[in-house]
Amino acid sequence: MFGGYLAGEIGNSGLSANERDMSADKGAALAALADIAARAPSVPERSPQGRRKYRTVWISDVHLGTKGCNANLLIDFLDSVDSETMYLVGDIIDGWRLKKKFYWPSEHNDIVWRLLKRARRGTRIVYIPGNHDEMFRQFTGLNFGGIEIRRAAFHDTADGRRLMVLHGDEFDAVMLSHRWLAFVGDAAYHLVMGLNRWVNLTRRALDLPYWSLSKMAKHKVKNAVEFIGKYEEVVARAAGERGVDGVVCGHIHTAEHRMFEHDNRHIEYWNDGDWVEGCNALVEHADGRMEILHWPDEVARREAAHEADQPKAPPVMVEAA
Ligand SMILES: [Mn+2]
Repeated sequence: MFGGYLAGEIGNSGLSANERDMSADKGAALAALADIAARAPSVPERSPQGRRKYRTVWISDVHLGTKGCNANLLIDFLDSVDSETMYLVGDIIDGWRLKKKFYWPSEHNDIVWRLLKRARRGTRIVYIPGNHDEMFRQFTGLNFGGIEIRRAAFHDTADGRRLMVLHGDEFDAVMLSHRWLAFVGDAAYHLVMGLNRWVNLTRRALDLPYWSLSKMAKHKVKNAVEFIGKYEEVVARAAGERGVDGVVCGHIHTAEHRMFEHDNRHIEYWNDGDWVEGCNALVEHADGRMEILHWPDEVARREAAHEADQPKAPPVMVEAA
């Protein structure tokens, strides 16, 4: 079982990813995936017929391996929607939490099973590990059962926009220091981006959990709205500096679409939300139009439509006056 593989794998975390034998890790991970693919899921898959078809789907912050993950809603989403390309934008599996407390119900296997099945049916799946599943970053460039692992990606929309796709924890250190950053500019920005890595490597060596931006935003920063707004600005600015038209990220568990300006160009910021609270997905239609779906609303709409389709009691005949 995949969670077991992870708990074991993360168990030897005294060593850095580089020090461990990557090919042995890859073999163990592939064996765990093959095991999941070979079993029937505990929640049977609905027929792929009649699924909504999108050009692209982005989801992130699923946090498999935690009680917070809304696995059944995600199973419903995966059984209702298909796409040519699917991006898994990080924090799909919560390795940090699995290491502390093992939690892996059968529905979490079912989700991995569905992703593997989807890749086999021909969906291009790109997995960009986040900070909670950073143990997969060591496999960047490899292909797992048809799922490509990347550190970041560029996505070209049907109408010709180029979007940078990344998880978004890359900006945590910038956010930590955003109060003084406003006064010192670019050099400090790049320095801090480099520091972030060392901060989290040190925290890991001390067995501290990864510093969580979303938790900080929710619990420690008085003005969370301002904090999230600033994060969106920082990410959009990085996209502007890369010369792309926009960015898709996750990480802060807040689905959003905003437009920014950078060097007199429009930069679009998209966040695909999470499957812990919001249960959101970002989708691209065939013409390049993009939309954030809030899946609980979609389920409610479907159920209301289903009710309307049910045969009603025959109308009472009223005699003509
Ligand atoms: Mn994250």
